[in-house]
Amino acid sequence: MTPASPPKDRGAALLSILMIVAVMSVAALTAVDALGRSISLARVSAQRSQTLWAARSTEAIGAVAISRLKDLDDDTIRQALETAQAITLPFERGVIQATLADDSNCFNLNTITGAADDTSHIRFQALLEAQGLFRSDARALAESLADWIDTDSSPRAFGAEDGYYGTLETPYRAANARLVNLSELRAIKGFTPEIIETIRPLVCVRPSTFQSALNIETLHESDAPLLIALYSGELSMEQAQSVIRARPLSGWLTLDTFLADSEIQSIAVAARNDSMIALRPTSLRLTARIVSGPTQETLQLTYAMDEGGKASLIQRITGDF
Ligand SMILES: [Ca+2]
Repeated sequence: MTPASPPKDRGAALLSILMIVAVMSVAALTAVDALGRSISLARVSAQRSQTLWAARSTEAIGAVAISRLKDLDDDTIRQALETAQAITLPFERGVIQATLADDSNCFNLNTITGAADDTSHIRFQALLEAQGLFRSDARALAESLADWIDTDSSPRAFGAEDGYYGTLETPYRAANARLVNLSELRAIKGFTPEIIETIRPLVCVRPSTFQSALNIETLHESDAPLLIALYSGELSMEQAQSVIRARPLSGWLTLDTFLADSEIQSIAVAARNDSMIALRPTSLRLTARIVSGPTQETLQLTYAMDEGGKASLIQRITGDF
């Protein structure tokens, strides 16, 4: 028979058990806490995943919706795009709010390549002049942008390359590559915040040299500099605004009607670029806000439209834009 433990030993054993229970309780609490965090992370991860899948779905829905536009008449398309109402698409645990807009009427700054045969920077200079800049300033800006994008490091007469940027208080080098976004302009000589804000409504930055043809059915008077740029400065501001105002209530209906306008007829044939005008959107922008629980994603998709109305996704921007 085992002799009973003295009271002192029993007290020590009880204390040990209490210590073990206390340690186990702390461990259990820590485990529960970690489990809670894991569940919380998993929930956020699931919501994030839902948002990403919803973004992918938005791309697919956008492509289908845009491809169906070709079956609509011009008036219906114009009205649909001008009202630009947001469409709400619910999905499990979230909602997508999408808006479709005509994105044809903007000057893609990445059409400026700086190559020997590039005339795009001349058009950009015309756009800047039409926005009220002095010719010398407009030329300096256009040439600085061409230098920033072209691959060489030889500055143009009014441009800027590493030789200029290297002497700044915080020196840096020219990108010698296409622009990534509009805010990159701030790094380029002469592009003050005021100038960037002035041109912002008229320009865009595409990942390629794709330039959408101007949709003359949706041009507003404030878009006159785009028409001036298209015709290499051969139109004055008044002439360009007059052409835009001359649009019949029912629309131009045919390109020939537009080209027969006396102001357009006055432009030298060599300065004409008639293939870059259209009666329908040649580029569309789908903006979507996707909300799933506390997560939110903004998405901007740009589609190029070919003459047959087929849409191709040319740009995808997420987050702030
Ligand atoms: Ca360069």
